[in-house]
Amino acid sequence: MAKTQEYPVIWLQGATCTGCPVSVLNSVSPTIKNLLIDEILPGKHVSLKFLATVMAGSGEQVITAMEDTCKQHKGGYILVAEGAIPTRSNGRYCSLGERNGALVPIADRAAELGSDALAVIALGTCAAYGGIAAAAPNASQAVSVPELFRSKGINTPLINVPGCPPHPDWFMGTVASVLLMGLPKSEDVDEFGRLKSFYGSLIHENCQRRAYYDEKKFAKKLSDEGCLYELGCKGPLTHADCPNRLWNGGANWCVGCGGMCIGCTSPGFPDLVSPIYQKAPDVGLPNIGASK
Ligand code: FSX
Ligand code: SF4
Ligand code: SF4
Repeated sequence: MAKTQEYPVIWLQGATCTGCPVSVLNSVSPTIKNLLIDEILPGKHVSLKFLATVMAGSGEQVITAMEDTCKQHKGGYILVAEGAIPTRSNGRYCSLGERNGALVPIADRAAELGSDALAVIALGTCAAYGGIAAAAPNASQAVSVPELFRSKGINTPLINVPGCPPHPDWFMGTVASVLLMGLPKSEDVDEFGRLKSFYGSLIHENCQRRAYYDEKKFAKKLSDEGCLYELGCKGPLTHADCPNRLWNGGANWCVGCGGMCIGCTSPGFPDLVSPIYQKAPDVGLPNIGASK
């Protein structure tokens, strides 16, 4: 039988609410057990070496295991970077472990681990674009992972998987596609570094309330029938496949359960989509703004 190929993964957590791993751990198909214990694809196994949210170990031992993975698999491990990277005061507001008795800023960890990785997945809107952690007034001067890499001249291939949190399929699908077909080609990725297969369409294009929008039947409060645009829905500005994919194992999604799309996959979330419960400015798409 062919030998299983192991892909070591280091999952680094910067300034984050930890919603991203909670979302991924709730993956329905494949399950997180399939990902971590079984072969995610025939002959390919993801070997998660470090993720503070789920690992049993702690302290110096796990930091050493992480550093050893980086050394032993230089150029061959995948770095999952979650959360934004605080840079104020030399990054002292977010750190991981110690070196020579001093805290190691997450900015230094991300730069070191990012330089030697095969590929980096910036998971969640905070990692991909700064997100909530970098929202105004951004007291810790948090930056996204791609911004940190640009400032340090790190050119490791990076794929953004935004969402606050991201859908588990967007993460699992990205990992599986990298293992199956290698790094995405430029035509597979949009201008914001996201795979078009997940982020290629507007929420508004596929929303089940779209007919209401076209008929100008707008909800006046969240429990009303009708399109939620006047209440602040950011579906016309937001790219993701939530209306088709659905969340929680196909149970429902934001608009489907009477909430609205708050634009969580967008670069600039949350500042650019705020105030959340306020009608978005007219954006000049066909039919958008016609209700005035
Ligand atoms: Fe950010 Fe993810 Fe939102 Fe939270 O890790 S994308 S705040 S869901 O947890 O980083
Ligand atoms: Fe759906 Fe929002 Fe578009 Fe209305 S504005 S059709 S609720 S995505
Ligand atoms: Fe995020 Fe909008 Fe999808 Fe909800 S519908 S998960 S807010 S992109």
